[in-house]
Amino acid sequence: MRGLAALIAVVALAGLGFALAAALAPDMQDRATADFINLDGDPVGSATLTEAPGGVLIELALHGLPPGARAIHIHGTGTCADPDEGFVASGGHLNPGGHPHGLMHPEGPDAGDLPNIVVGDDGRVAVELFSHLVSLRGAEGRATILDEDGAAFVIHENRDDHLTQPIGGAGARIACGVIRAAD
Ligand SMILES: [Cu+2]
Repeated sequence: MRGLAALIAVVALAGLGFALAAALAPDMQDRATADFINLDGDPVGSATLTEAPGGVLIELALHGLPPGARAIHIHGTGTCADPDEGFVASGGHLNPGGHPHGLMHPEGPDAGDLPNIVVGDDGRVAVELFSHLVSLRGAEGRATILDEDGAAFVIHENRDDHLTQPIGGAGARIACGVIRAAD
């Protein structure tokens, strides 16, 4: 009987261990991804978005971009189907609150605002950004990335001054990535 009790205890502990591992495993987190294309329609890298308790962690790994500081924003329509037109189909910024643009604007920011990225001389950038303004699925009333019409990252030709309306002087759109729920 003692052996059986020990066996049951081991099985119970193993079960608890699996439950804990499942709760902590990164695979259990809500994630989304985006594959970027440039104005020629060629792939230029990707992003992984992971829902966090207070926002969304954005991991960017991009290549084939012009070196220097570039604006990146979350735009409010999930399409990059028009590279020939300069990605205008992705619409304006994700901004359900109707706030002025700019991380440094006294009445901003809008929910699509992000810090600039700095592309290296090799055309690459690998960086993590964090936005407390958004949620993948609308947690705590934050702007929803995966809503009915989705959302897309847009990279612009210039840096964002985080103040000027409507997009901080960021200029034309040079790359775009539709944000899609991860499987
Ligand atoms: Cu933008």
